Amino acid sequence: MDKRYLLTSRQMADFVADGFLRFDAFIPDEINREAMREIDEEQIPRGYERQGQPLSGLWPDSRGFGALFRLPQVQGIIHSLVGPDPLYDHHAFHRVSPRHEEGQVWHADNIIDPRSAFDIQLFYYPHDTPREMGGTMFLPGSHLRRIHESDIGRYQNFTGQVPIVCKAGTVAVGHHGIWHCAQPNRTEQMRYMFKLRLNPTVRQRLLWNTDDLDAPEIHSSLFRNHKWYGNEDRLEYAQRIKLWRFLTGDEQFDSHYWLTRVENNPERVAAASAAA
Ligand SMILES: O=C(O)CCC(=O)C(=O)O
Ligand SMILES: [Fe+2]
Repeated sequence: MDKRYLLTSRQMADFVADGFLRFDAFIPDEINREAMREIDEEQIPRGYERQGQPLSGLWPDSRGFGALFRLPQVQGIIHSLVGPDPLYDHHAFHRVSPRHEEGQVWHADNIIDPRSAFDIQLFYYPHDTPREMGGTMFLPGSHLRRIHESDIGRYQNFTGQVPIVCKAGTVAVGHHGIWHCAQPNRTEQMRYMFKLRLNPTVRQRLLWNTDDLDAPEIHSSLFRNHKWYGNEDRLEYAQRIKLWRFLTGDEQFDSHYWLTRVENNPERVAAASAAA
């Protein structure tokens, strides 16, 4: 894998803090057009028999989705997060009719899942998506709150929620725990969106371009306060440090002494009392 296409440590730290990354308008128009045609012509069927199969064998002749997942830039994103040879989990097309006033409720595509290992979900927007169409609303920093699917559906809006308003050819990639919801389509155009979930087959350790592993910005990213946490932001920082340890394999990693303090549980008997 050419290093140029891999994520940087700074980007990985943003992923750990926010639960998703976005890459704006980098898929070529030709692939965007083909992808929408493939959706219209139902050429990419939802095959449950493919679940757990390697992504690499999928859609070999497709000039839309197949070509998209063979782009080195997309491969670099995937490799950085879930490594080589990820498995296909499932995909979903969303063709939302014009003037469709309903959005989805807030949810994560997940049951309560306490693993450190994580799946990723790619969200692909093949045409311009103005706010009237959505795009998918994400809640930054929600991915480490382990919930069951639409348990959070009673919420309406959160401080800091981010709609993926974007140009054609944008991809967002999320941790499987990210809270999200589709928005209404208030335009006169059909809205297209495609989602693909992938599972790792290797330990997710240092799979990205680690040249900037010691960048000081990593600490500020890990301590990014998403305002909807209220007073619970410290709990999130601790969770993120644990995830960074998992990703780097550095079990001593800490930021601002946060976990070191909590893990300090001395067993050594003080010399004075031992003598007594
Ligand atoms: O259509 C969207 O923007 C989101 C759809 C969704 O939640 C999903 O595919 O998991
Ligand atoms: Fe979803």
